[in-house]
Amino acid sequence: KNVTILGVPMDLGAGKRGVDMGPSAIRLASLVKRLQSMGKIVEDRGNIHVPVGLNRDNEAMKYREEVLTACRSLAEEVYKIYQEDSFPLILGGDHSIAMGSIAGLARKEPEMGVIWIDAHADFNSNTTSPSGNIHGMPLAVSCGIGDPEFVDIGTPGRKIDPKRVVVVGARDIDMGEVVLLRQHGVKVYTMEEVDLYGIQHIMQEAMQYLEKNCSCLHVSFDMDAIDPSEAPGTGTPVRGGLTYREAHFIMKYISTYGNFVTSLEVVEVNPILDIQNKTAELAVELIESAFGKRIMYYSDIDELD
Ligand code: DIR
Ligand code: MN
Ligand code: MN
Ligand code: MN
Repeated sequence: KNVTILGVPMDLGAGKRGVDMGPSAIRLASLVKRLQSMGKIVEDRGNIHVPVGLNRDNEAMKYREEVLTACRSLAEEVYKIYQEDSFPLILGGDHSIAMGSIAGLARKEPEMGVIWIDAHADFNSNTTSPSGNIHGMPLAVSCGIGDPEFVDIGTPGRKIDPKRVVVVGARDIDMGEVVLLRQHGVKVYTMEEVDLYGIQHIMQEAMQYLEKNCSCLHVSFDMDAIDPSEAPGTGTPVRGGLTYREAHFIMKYISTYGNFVTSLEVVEVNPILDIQNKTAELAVELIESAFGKRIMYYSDIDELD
């Protein structure tokens, strides 16, 4: 499958500014060139239009109108890429963009699953959110919980069955989120489970569960899932995250599921908070792993698939 890149330069869902430069930072880390040298056919479609944030006044959902508009256009663009039978690779931006990605994907694949790799669960509703930052809400919205206008992005109603969602790497979940996650039966592997069973066991269990219950899989990777020592360029860092190797293992393990995986988004790269674009560089490495990059493989000496 060909890969189509789409950037979403938005920071309005986050509490700190600057994550709107994420797509530039990731491109600067040679994303296209590196995927091409893996033998991939890549098209960079540029960025979608994101309105300037002028209306912060809604305290329960900051920049509500702007985020809604951006997510609606993203849903449309992602659906188009999917219709062309290409693999959408979406670059954030803050994590609120996932509402748009998932809305676009689910329009074609209503039984899709989502693996959400994140320090947070992003399962707040507009009434439970302690911050009013919309990037803490996209997974709940995609499961049909929260502001109805957001739930109805692209097509009316919820986009994914919460039973088709797995969260990996969480270590900072608000009380209201815990209630909602339990109520809706979302599978959550926190860092405590990573400590107890190891990332390999968890990924085996998670992917087996998703493959059994879903038609295809969207991978939503929040860079703050990784420990801040490796990924300092993100707005809401939380100690005790995934190691460098664990993060790569997750992506490589997902890549072994081949055509079951139909889309990927990497979000919350904030170059303003970063050290020498380290987090964007890591993001590109992880994208390579997600597309199956192996240490003992070069496309020049091995056949292309
Ligand atoms: C917190 C932080 N749960 C909130 N969420 C973040 O604001 O809702 N998500 N940082 O990525
Ligand atoms: Mn997130
Ligand atoms: Mn997060
Ligand atoms: Mn558990």
